[in-house]
Amino acid sequence: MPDMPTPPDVTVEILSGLTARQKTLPAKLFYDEAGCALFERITRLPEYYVTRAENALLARHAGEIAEKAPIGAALVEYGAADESKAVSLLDAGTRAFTAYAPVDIAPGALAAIVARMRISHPAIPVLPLVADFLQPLSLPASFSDKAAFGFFPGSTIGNFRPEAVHRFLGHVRDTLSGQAAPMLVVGTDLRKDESVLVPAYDDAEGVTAQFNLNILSHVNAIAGADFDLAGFRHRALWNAHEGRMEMHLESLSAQTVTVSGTRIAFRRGETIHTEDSYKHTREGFLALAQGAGWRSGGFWTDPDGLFGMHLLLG
Ligand code: AVJ
Repeated sequence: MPDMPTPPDVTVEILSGLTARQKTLPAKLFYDEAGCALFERITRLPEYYVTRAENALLARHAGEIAEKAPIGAALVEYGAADESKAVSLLDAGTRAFTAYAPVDIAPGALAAIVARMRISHPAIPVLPLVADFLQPLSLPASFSDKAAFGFFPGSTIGNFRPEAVHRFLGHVRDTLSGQAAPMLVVGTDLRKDESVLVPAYDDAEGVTAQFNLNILSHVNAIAGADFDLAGFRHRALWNAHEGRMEMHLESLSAQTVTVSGTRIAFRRGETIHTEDSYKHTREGFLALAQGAGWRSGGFWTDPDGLFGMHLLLG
């Protein structure tokens, strides 16, 4: 198992992002305890169709998807904040899956999954893997006799630039190449009109704004920084050229912030780019996957055609 990133590494990452010409912070820093709770609220907002669409897709197609898995496979879920989507597949394909391996960097989330699964699915062994899934990962020896069926739902892959998608899909192919040919199901939000996308990332209630600003509290806590949240405002914009939603935090005035002893100057109106959320077309995502050595084994959408799920074969 790869080492967990240690706090000094995160501080280095934060400082290198904040000293770049376009300031950035890594989107993974959204998810401290407050950030997870705010994201949970986002998933229930009227404007944020993403989670509802993916759940509608699974409600309708989980059976067909699970049927593609080899009998006896282990379900390996990347970025498993909770088990609800994996459970759709496990329940739809009970003959197929003999183990569930959630992979996440948050040990607390994994422990909670193990505890809930012990009650809801006592017959399925759960093997949590604490790992940063952006790094190469090896499955434990107890998986060597099983086929692995990878699952990466939630459009988390939407946070990755094309080069990072390429690298991630390459690692996953290596990780899941065992007895059987690797298989991976990936959920991706689909391209759609800006008039739907922008409100989904800038809701009327301001929950997404709080979620975005909360990254500054998290940085204050982990990197000894003194960001004043009232000195920044949330911006969400559609970057048509790159095919992605972007979130930024815009400095409301000229100000200086200290981060781990380093002074960082902001011009008024200057932004920190905090997130990319790519909206891949079906063909565009497939081309990326093919570039990383995968081919298509199936594609599903929700009834409104908002969200897509690709089965990739390695
Ligand atoms: C969890 C990465 C899928 O990009 O839609 C929600 C995160 N950011 N609102 C997304 C998010 C702003 C979300 N993902």
